[in-house]
Amino acid sequence: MEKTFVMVKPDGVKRGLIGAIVARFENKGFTLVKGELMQLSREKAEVHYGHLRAKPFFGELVDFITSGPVFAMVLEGKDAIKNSRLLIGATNPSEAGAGTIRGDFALDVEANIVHGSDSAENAEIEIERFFGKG
Ligand code: RTP
Repeated sequence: MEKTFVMVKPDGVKRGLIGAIVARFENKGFTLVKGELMQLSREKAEVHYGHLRAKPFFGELVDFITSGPVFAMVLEGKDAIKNSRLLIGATNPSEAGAGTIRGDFALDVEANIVHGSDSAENAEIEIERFFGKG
């Protein structure tokens, strides 16, 4: 069994979609191992999106992700990273298929409702970033 890090972004929390999103993962077969509503600091957000620092939308992205609480989760399941990314759908909701979370719940490339780790290495780093060691 593999673990991954997923978070409902501030747009999903504000729209009252935490339960619906957690249900999508549980329906697929994932187990919710940890879950916590938290407010990201700008510092943590800038580290989390460090790979996008050079992008023109970086400042706006940090403003967005710190605009309200996120619901951070650790999910466990078979091939959790690959399967959670499939369930989440393409980064741009306009390109995400029906049946995926972004395809069904979002319209905007930035406010795309959910984040999921994209590799085993990043999952480990992100779980520690949001929940600490151990
Ligand atoms: P995430 O990290 O949130 O799961 O998203 P991802 O891997 O699918 O996409 P990534 O390229 O890492 O982008 C991270 C987040 O940045 C926002 N974004 N905005 N304005 C834009 O063109 C743009 N492009 C990306 C999205 O919120 C994306 O999820």
